[in-house]
Amino acid sequence: MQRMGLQMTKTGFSFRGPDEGVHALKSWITPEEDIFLVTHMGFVEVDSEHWYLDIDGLVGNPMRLRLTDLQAMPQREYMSFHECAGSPLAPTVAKRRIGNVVWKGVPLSIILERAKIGSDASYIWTSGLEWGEYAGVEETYQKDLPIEKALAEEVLLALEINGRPLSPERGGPVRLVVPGWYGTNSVKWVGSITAANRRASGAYTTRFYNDATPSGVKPVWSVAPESVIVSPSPDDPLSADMPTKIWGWAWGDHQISSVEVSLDGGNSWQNAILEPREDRSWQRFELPWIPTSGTHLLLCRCVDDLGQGQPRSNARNAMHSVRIQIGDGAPLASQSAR
Ligand SMILES: Nc1nc2c(c(=O)[nH]1)N[C@H]1C(S)=C(S)[C@@H](COP(=O)(O)O)O[C@H]1N2
Ligand SMILES: [Mo]
Repeated sequence: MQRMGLQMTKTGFSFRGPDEGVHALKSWITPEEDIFLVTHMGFVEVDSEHWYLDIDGLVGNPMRLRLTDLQAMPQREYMSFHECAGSPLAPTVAKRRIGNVVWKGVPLSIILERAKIGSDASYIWTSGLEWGEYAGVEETYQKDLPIEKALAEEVLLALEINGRPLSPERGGPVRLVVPGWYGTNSVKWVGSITAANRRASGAYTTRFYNDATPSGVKPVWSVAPESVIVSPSPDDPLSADMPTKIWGWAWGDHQISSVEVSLDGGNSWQNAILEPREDRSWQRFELPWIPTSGTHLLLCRCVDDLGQGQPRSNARNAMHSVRIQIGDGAPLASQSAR
């Protein structure tokens, strides 16, 4: 399975993200260095001349595309939040690995059309080029999408992020991006696309990223509504009676229709001002605040167009909170010693 011109660097699971967590995410478009990085089995480096993508399975016209073929095809840009679902070994822990970026690439639908996808195809499987071990399983990184999502206009074989070619760590030269769905579905270093009539049977679509719910197993696909307080952070020098604002981001596969903020640990809630989204971007919310001295537990929660909200705890989209301590007059020096 090893390909020419391909090597793995830094094998094993790896995560990188900003030290200050969500409080670092102050800009509308997240700069590349502040976007989290995740890989299960290691990073891949593959040189452009040797890179290719095979399209096979239930298609009338199986194809092998080189990088130059993809570069010559029609491309589009799409703005989207990008969120990791968190550890598949702890699916109810909120990790808040999030950013907002502009992807550019070839719509997957164009490639599936050229490959003459069969009417019997109901799932599209995609695999990364790497191999290795994660949580005791040795496998390639294979994911699947139901055909309706695979054909949606926003699903791209991306060549660029924020106007720059994808770096090897980001999944370059080409990765799948599935806007609106959790990051796990956006296969990096994509090497093959297979049309099939059933879900993929590998570990990453069965054992991992498949939530157990009372009504059966639910794949980790569409992103549930979520919101975070970017500012203030516990370290901000706030003073009693000095007007400030509480602001942050809200996002989900479906547009967010309202955000509420609590200043008292969830006893009472106030409506924040909320901006609309572009494509599947995150949405800014804001609430003016004149803090009083003492300790304040700030929380936010949102609701989407379908009326779905956020649980208080025990979910990957559980409500975010920030504890703020404000002294009389001057900010407390002990604030950073949490
Ligand atoms: N080939 C491959 N693709 C992958 C992964 C992986 O381990 N291998 N991890 C997935 C997960 S869980 C996430 S959250 C995103 C992370 O993308 P990023 O590192 O560009 O932020 O890539 C996804 N695509
Ligand atoms: Mo992830």
